[in-house]
Parts: sequence; structure tokens; C-alpha cells
Amino acid sequence: WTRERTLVAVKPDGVQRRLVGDVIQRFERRGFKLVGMKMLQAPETVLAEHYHDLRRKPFYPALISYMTSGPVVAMVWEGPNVVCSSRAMIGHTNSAEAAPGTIRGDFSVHISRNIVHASDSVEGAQREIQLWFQSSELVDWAEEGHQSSTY
Ligand code: YYY
Ligand code: MG
Repeated sequence: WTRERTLVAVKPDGVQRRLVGDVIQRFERRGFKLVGMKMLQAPETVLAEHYHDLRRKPFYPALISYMTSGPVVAMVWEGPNVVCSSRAMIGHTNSAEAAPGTIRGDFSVHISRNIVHASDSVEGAQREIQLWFQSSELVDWAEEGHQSSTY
């Protein structure tokens, strides 16, 4: 068993629309474990690295300006299959195609204002967690044993 973690971030539109609590609640109720969280104005250097693969896309300048338009809430969640499950919970990249019940499908209609980020692979998650968090900012807390999420 290896511990799986992923990076989830509520984007500036999610913060503006007071959806931070709803996003956290969905991950908590699913049974995932919150091991890191902070609010910050995302530095352009971090975003450039975070979205490095998209740097040549036509929407890239708009994406960076959106992501710097206000604070984000970055989180690290841990649990079995958390990378894949998180992607299912946030829904399709294009909100217009996102299923009801997903975060994007419940709160967003446009790809350029899609509320939330989640890493798309285990390797990507490790890279993104290191990019957004110092290891000292991650908390390795023990579960009591009566949590539904104990694994
Ligand atoms: O991982 P995910 O956020 O679902 O999509 P990516 O393909 O990684 O793109 C990152 C980000 O870029 C997406 O959440 C919105 C934005 N974007 C866009 O504005 N227009 C596109 N055609 C594709 C992506
Ligand atoms: Mg992505």
C-alpha cells in the first residue's frame, strides 16, 4: 500500500462564489483526509509551472489572468484512489459537458470558469503538491480508527 495524495484547488471564481466550503465538504464526506490547505494569491511563477503543458494553447493568457484574478484555496487530499476519484468528483473540464452531481456540473456552465482544479495523474499530483506546498505544510495526522474512511 502506498499513500495516494492529490492537489485540489478552488479557483478564484469558486472563492468569489463562496464555494470553498462546499468543495471541502464533498471531499470530507467522501471520506478523504485533508492533509494540507492554504489560501493564497497564486504567483505567476507557480502557475507557469502548474500549466506548463498548456503554455502554447490559445487560451493560456486568459487562463493565467483568470487564475491570478483573486485568491485560490489549495488543498492536499489523501486516500485510496484519490487522484482518479477527485477527477470524477470535479467532472468534465468543459463545464457544459460536466454531469450533474459533479462540482463543475453543479456550479459552472463554462470551461473558462470551472471552479476547481484536481491533478489528473498520480505523477502529476506528486509534481503539483511539491509545487504548491512545502513538505512542512503537510500534516500527517493519525486517524482514530472509527472514521468511515479508515483504510
Ligand atoms: O485538468 P482540467 O482543469 O480539467 O483541464 P486541463 O486540460 O488541464 O486545462 C486546464 C484549465 O485550462 C481548465 O480547467 C480550464 C482551462 N481551459 C480553457 O480555458 N479552455 C480550454 N479549451 C481548455 C482548458
Ligand atoms: Mg489539468
